[in-house]
Amino acid sequence: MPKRPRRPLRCRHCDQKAVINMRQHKLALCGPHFVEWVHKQTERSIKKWRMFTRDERVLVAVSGGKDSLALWDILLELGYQADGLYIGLGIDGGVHYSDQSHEYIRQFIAQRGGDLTLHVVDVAEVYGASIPQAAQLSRRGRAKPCSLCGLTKRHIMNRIAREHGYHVLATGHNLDDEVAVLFGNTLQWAVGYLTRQGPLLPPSHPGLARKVKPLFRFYEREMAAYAIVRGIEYVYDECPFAEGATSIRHKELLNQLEAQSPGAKLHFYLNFLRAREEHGLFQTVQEQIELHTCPTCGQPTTNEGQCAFCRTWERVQERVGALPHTPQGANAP
Ligand code: Q46
Ligand code: ZN
Ligand code: ZN
Repeated sequence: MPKRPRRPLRCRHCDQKAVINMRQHKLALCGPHFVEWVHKQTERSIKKWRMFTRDERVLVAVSGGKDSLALWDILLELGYQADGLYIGLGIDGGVHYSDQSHEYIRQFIAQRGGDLTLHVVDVAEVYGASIPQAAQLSRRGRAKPCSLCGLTKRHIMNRIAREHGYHVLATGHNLDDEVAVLFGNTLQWAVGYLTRQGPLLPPSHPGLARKVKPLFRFYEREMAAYAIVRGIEYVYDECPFAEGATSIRHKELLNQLEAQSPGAKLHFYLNFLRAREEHGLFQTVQEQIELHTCPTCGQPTTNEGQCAFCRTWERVQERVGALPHTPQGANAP
């Protein structure tokens, strides 16, 4: 007997054709109801974790990818005071990655009438070398530039938040990102990291903004769907240096698990948070971490003396004359 064609999935609220089916929530929604659902869920996370209020100023780190642009969009739609920060890393990798990313952010701002504040920090302009160049010049050059990149982004985010008086620094990490990191840290039993991972990180030092991840409950595909429904264009290419990263392998494994048991990722993450908050897991470790102040930049550091950012970039700047004359950003992984 010929198979009867499957009836398209319908929205739970209005019976229109659904644009997304979220198996872990047993919930299919049409475009407008999905947008409404995302807004409500985000508001709930912000309130539950006491991330920020409408009186506080939020700095959103935007990379040009779907998550960070979706986050900026959601916060603006919810009426929060959200400005953007774009850090130009000078990564080309054959796809003009950084230039493309900046362009999507400009487009996003233009679509919203142009009346948004975006802070732009071009690493090469401010510190004398792009991220790939700096990685080459510092001793980290043998490895991928990711550790230097992460260090530099964290430093710049803290600095801009402090200089411009933002209370909060928001990043677009989604559930897939968070779970991949949690999985990696658990495989290593990296208790120091497990202590600090979460949707809210209170300031570890005077003058630092609190760090929040309002999208931590959303799966990556939900954020992609949100961007599409809202007409947000974003950079599809991953950073060329992300290829082969351990976190990507972990994501693949976790996707297999999720396909077999929908909701596995969400429960893994939420139960970890619960074990820490309600049962005091890792609490003793938390109390043992002692921070010092970097004498050069004033940011916190786990060692006495200069922080890793200042040490690394001093070394880079001493050697910057040795750079071959290549066009800005012409680098490949
Ligand atoms: S750390 Fe590494 Fe990312 Fe920097 S170099 Fe690219 S992949 S952007 S999140
Ligand atoms: Zn609907
Ligand atoms: Zn420093």
